[in-house]
Amino acid sequence: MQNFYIKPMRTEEPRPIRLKDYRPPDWLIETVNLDVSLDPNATRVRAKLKLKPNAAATPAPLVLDGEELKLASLKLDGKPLPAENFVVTPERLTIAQPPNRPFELEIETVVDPAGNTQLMGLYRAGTTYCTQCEAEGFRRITYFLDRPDVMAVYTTRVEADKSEAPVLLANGNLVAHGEVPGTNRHFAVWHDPFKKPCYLFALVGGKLARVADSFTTMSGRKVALHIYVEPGKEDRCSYAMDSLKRAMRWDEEVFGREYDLDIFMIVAVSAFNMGAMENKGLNVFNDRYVLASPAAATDADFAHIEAVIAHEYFHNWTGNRITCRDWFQLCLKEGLTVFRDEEFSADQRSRPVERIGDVRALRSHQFVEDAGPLAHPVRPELYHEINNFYTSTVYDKGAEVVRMLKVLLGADLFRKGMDLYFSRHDGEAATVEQFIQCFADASGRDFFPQFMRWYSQAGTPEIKVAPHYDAREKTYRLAIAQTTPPTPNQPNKEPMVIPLAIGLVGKDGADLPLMLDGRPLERGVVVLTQPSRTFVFTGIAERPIPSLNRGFSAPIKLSLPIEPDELRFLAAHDSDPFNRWQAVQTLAMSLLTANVAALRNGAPARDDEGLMAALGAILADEKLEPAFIALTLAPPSEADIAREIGRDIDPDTVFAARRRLRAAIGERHGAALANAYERMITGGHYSPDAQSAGRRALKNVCLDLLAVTEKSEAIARAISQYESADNMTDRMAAVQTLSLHDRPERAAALEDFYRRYSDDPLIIDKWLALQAAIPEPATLERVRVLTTHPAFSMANPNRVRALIGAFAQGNPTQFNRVDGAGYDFVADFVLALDPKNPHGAARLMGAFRSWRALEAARRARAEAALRRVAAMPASSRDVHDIVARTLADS
Ligand code: 0A1
Ligand code: ZN
Repeated sequence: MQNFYIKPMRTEEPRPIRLKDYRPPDWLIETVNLDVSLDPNATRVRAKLKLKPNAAATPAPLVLDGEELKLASLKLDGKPLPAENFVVTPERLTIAQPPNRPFELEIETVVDPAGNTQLMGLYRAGTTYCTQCEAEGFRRITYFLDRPDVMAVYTTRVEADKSEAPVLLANGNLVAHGEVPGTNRHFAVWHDPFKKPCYLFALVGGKLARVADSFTTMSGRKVALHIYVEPGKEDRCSYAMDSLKRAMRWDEEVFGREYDLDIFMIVAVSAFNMGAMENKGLNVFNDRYVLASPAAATDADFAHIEAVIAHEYFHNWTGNRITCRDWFQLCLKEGLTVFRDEEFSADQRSRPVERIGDVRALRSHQFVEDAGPLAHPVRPELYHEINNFYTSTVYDKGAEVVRMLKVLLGADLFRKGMDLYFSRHDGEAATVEQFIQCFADASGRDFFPQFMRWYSQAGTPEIKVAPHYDAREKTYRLAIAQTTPPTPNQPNKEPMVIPLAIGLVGKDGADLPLMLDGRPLERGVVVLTQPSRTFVFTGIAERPIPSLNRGFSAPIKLSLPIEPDELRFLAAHDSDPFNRWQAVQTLAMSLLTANVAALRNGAPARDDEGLMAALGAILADEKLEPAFIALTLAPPSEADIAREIGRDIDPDTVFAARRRLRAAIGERHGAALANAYERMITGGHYSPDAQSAGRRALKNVCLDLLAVTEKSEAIARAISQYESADNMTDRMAAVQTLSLHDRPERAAALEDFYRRYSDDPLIIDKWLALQAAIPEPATLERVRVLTTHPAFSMANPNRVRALIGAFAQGNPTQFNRVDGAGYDFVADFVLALDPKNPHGAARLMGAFRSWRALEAARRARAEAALRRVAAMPASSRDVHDIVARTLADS
């Protein structure tokens, strides 16, 4: 079958969906029997639905969602439904007067997986049939009540040609399989006994190899673990399998959560819009988050695989057993599950190093989002296109909000609240209020309404602290005030609950005992609830140095008058490793912002010997973890610096100031860096464990800082590391360092890299991204040429992310070229991609989100590109929504 459906032009502004308009469904679906007969262009889907009126509502018309669907037949209680009794379009199936009782509807549709370039619904990734139904993809398979509060028990029969799809999978447990007599086809029947919303439905069919293992749960049940990959890639699954088993054990130990089916399956596919998907019992993964070997994956890849495998597995309880009532509650599953995967990684690796990494990511994605036109609350109140709300705010700030619950309550009460949530809402579609109510009930504390503002108010709270020490009274006062800046549609903000973990550090580096209101301060946390308040600590015998927001206990911007030598003291002595790192970042940031201003005014940049001394001390501190030292040696990113400056940004001077600091570190600490480089070389076999990875991280930061000086021995060291590397982390780090130096050796290394890895798409993604991120004017043309390279394909989201995503989101100087050519290139690419994959196109368009913070010339060019995309009448709802919000005056 051809896909004759042509998308209508967007003629009017679509109506937004609002949280306040939520109504329970008029109809419920109790069971779904699916019979899917796979065929590349004409897959036949028979769906038998047992419907019943929802007791809570009066009988009403039945309106089922569809998208690009073609109805083949329709029966009600086994009899064909006369044409006059229903209305069908590709987008909707309406039965105006259904019987006012339970009944069975049998819907037959025909879909075209091979023609499905959106990768939503049933599609083909290479030759593998697979599905993606979150958020609203199930309606592209059959007409349905496609909303998460309609939960049903699914039985799925999948049939296919035996040679085309020897493996047939769906959610739940396998209950039957066999041949279809007289044909070359076979079938499998899967039953999932747990009620679920349709966004968790999945099926897979293809020629796939299986890696099998098992896990015995805490109650002694043996669960089969299967990972399916393209044949030939079986030897790259062991880290994913090991991560899965560790995640299963951790969830039992830390949250008391046991797996519930007899089998847990992961399928790695080559074309996937996002990272992975938590379909019940059948997770579908972007193959980059499954496949790893020392020769093909970096330490960062291994860490991501561990985190994503855990994230999807943890969804089995936070998302699947308890799902979301509606899509506004997305953070209920995502924020909570990110919190859980972050805690898992912290327990598996180094807690401080993981925390610093998470906060760096939060600041460079979520804080940027929160400061621009796409800012939205963790729980939005309105959307045009839900696909555009899989954001850092929902995921990462959502996780921070859960973390604050734990900071406020302490570990035991937090666990009690989680236990209550699991027991009270198992099998339900819940809301954020219901989640928070569990913590209120478990602790007897009040979270309503003020804590809920973390869900309803967008923007990053700004906390100003004025400290005062009174030597005579031996008191230390912290006057703390909060404000939250206006964000789109939210001009005025109410005060938030801000839990600040704090320490007052004495001369010997030890924390002073904290007495507040005559009592020891519980868990070292002060809680600000008013717009401002002064906290008075008594019995403070000496002037301390304040260490505030330890461990980043609240996702805020902190401003505190503090002297550079006090920051250096904290960098050397703070008992909170996060704030040791933060102290160095703060020192570096103040130098960088001052130098950006100087360079823009044509004035000379300055150096900071104090910062250099602090870095030297960290580098020499043998008690510190190498991974921590590596993080501390890396100056704030260009995005961080731009965010700190906030307005009138010239990305070229930001780059220049940062490069200058890196070179200064390389010059000043050349000997120590070279020494650390040698010390960090690990002999023996590669292991992806956190400690070895930390040693490599430090070694490679040293390599890079030495090379910025352009000294020939430093470049030679990078070349030699490139050539002799026995693992991808070291090879990649070396070629990355070389890529920043326009020398003949760079071209040679890039060519060699391509030759070595040309048949491995996931490694070629690294090669594409590396070239797209080179901060020099020739990059745009190089990227343009690479779009025609045989290794590139617009149909594959990983290739698009690697090349275009790295250019738009990872190359601030070249995307923001002053001639506007970077903006035009990305806008043109988005327009070309949009008809095929609106989801991917909208994500790329997010690169424009900080355009208003640019200096005037770039701002005008960016706006012109945005207006050009906005003027396209045929653009998708996804792209239109992003562009309209990006341009809106808030
Ligand atoms: N729930 C997934 C994320 C996800 C969302 C939408 C998708 O559709 C393309 C795919 C995946 C997660 O949090 O991992
Ligand atoms: Zn998730």
